[in-house]
Amino acid sequence: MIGERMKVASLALLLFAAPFIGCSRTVAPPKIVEITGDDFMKFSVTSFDAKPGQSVTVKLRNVGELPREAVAHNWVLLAKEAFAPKFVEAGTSHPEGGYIAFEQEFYVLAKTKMLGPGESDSVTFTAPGVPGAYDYLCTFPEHYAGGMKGVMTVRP
Ligand SMILES: [Cu+2]
Repeated sequence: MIGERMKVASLALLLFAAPFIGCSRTVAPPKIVEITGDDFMKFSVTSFDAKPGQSVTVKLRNVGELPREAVAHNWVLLAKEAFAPKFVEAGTSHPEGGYIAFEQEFYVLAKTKMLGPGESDSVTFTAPGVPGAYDYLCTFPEHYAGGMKGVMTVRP
């Protein structure tokens, strides 16, 4: 009987204390970044900041009018270890994978769908805990070379 009460009491204490245990710094509130892509192979946002561990939602909209066979866009966030030009090059022969090569998938931290004109998609992810610059880009052929890229900077 007493044991049961102790169990309930310690559970209540744990629930109360849980948010404070191991949490010397507070996690930043969720962030929403709205980005558009156009027929000129440009993102409307080419840099933004995030806090380590912050929940980030990127909403991408293709505001262009050209048919998706000619111009489509996605938003792909890469790990720090990735080398963007090589990543993009490897993907050009993989339209079935959104122009992302299967063997390069592990570099992808977050991505949206490939979008035709007027389409939108969003992706929510947790910003990496390691501060630094993280490249993002569109994998549609020639778009990275045309300047469709940006940087998410993680700073504490
Ligand atoms: Cu694009």
